[in-house]
Amino acid sequence: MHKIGSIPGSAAVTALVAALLLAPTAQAGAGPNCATGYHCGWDIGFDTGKISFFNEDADFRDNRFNTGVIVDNNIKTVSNSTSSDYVSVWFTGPDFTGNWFCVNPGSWVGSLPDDGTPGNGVGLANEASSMTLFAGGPFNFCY
Ligand SMILES: [Ca+2]
Ligand SMILES: [Ca+2]
Repeated sequence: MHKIGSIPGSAAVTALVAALLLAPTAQAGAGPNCATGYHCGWDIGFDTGKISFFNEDADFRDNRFNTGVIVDNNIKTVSNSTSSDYVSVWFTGPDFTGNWFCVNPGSWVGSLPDDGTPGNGVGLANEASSMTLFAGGPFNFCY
């Protein structure tokens, strides 16, 4: 590795920017307990009530976990196993409205903020009502 300081002036900055732009950023990831290509959510932990999404879903009120329980306002754990660079973005309202959080490729979260009341729009656990995908991850502001 050469030191950036050894390259005179703006050429160093230009070289650094070029290197960053060329560096591969797409990170397909295997999130825990979620099949490749899918974005998964659970009712409790990784053990109870699982649902897997391959694409976005605008309204969880007609989705059920494998236990039969309605998914809307009931997700506490999520895992992202995208086969590409898609970040999963989970919204507290249907049609991608309200507050949101995002999960990077290969990442997961099981400790979302929770005020203890599902579906009241406060906190993020037991609030998700829709989910979409955003390419170009990972992002440093996502789980
Ligand atoms: Ca909600
Ligand atoms: Ca709540």
